[in-house]
Amino acid sequence: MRSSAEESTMDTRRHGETLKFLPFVFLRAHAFLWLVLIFLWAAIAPAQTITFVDVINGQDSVGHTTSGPTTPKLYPTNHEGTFTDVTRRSGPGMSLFGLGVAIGDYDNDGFDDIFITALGQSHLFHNNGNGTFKDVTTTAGMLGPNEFSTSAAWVDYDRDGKLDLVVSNYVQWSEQGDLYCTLDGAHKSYCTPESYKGTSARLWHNLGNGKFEDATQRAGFYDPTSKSLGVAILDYNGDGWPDILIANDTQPNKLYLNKKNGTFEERAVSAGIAFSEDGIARAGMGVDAADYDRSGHASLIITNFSNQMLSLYHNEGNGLFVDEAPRSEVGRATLVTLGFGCFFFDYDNDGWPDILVADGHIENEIERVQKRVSYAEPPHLFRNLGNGKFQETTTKVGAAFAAPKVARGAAYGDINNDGALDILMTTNAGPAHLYRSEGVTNHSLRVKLVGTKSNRDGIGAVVRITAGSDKHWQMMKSGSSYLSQSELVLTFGLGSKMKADTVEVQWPSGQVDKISNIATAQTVTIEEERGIIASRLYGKK
Ligand SMILES: [Ca+2]
Ligand SMILES: [Ca+2]
Ligand SMILES: [Ca+2]
Ligand SMILES: [Ca+2]
Repeated sequence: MRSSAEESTMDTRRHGETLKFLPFVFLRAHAFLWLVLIFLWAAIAPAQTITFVDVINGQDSVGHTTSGPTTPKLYPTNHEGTFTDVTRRSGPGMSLFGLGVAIGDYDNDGFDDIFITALGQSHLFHNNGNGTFKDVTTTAGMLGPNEFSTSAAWVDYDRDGKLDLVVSNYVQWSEQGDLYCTLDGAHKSYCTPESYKGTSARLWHNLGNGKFEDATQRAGFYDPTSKSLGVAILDYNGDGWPDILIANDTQPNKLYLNKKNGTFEERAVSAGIAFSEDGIARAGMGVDAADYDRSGHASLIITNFSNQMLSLYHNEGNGLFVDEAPRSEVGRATLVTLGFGCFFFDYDNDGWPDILVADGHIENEIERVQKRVSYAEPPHLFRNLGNGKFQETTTKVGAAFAAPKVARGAAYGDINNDGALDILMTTNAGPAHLYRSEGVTNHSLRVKLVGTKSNRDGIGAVVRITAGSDKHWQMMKSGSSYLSQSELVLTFGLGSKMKADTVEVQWPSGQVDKISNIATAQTVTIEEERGIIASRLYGKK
């Protein structure tokens, strides 16, 4: 993959704008306390195979000067990686302190809906199916919480075919209750989250008919000590029921085991992911899960503060995770950087999930007090070597990609239908950066799901692929990374293989569909109980 070092030479007449610094996606990210950002990427209309959506707002409030609520933005893709701001005619152009986003078709009408987290009241937008959205927060029963909501994820935790919603919440903070902290005795800086009280993450149970109920207490999900920034859905014990990981900032991370009866049991300490190896509750930010070593179990990454390194929790398959970072290049490379967005994705399509980490410190003058640490930092790209080890390849994929940034959110998707995953990163008080992957020669197969008994997006479905002796699997999921949503399409890198021998979909309903002999270089849409209902060859607009 080469990156935007080459992007400045793109034909900007054809693309409308150069991708180099995406001036058309210029955003000012929001910097309350420690965090920042906003944005997402997903399919909002089934007619468009992949649609890019960017939700943006806020202003830098480091000094808490004149910042005020601003407006989310929607940028659906046109063709070949160009975008149009349709916010005004689409609907969600309201004023709010928005932070994160989760995409899911909560009413199973075939059109993906948008949940935007905010400081204050978060909002649910129903997709009207005609390119417009309606704010249905009140009728959905979601009006009320006045929280500092961060990442969110759709998950059908009771497997009734209706998507439920997890919302992580940060600390109890308001502009009036803001505390004065300083690093150097002269300038205001962010206070650590230890200065503020925590807030429980919230679980919304989907009742159908467009309504939700707050199931936080009943489900055993209530925990007011949490200061959560990231949420990932994974089935860590492989029982077919989705479990929930909450990444907490300076509080122990939480791992909610699904008890299959509408309740959860918190297991992070016994699973070994609550603390670092030396017993510290680190500054958990972003999180993702994937089976990076083909062990059959989903392992975890969690981004942390500078001098804490990334967590790379390998799933041992017996209910325990072991942090491999301290003994690996992943740990050494991430020691001094401050990570936010992160995800597993196979950027070179060799069949082994790689890791992206978006970095950037929270204090713009950090260099003055910590010489080794800087405000703008390069992201990290780690290539999976296939033997359980990773190698940093950040500087090999493009100078612009490797340039220091104050990055926050990160997501992936294939913006130009070539079967190689592209990357979007948002930055604090700066432009979003879009990196188009070029030069990947390995083959891939992309899978989109349409649930019928299961939720329409197939969120929670596990897709297993065999190609020769290789076996791959991924779970369709919402959430992960930091305040971001990646596309709801699974990309399987198959290396030199020209076809998948079998593709098996295990739906949340229990239905299993199996298909044989599927060629690579296409996106197939698989409907529950019917099999492939559509396919789109790579390269087609
Ligand atoms: Ca919908
Ligand atoms: Ca449900
Ligand atoms: Ca489970
Ligand atoms: Ca790879």
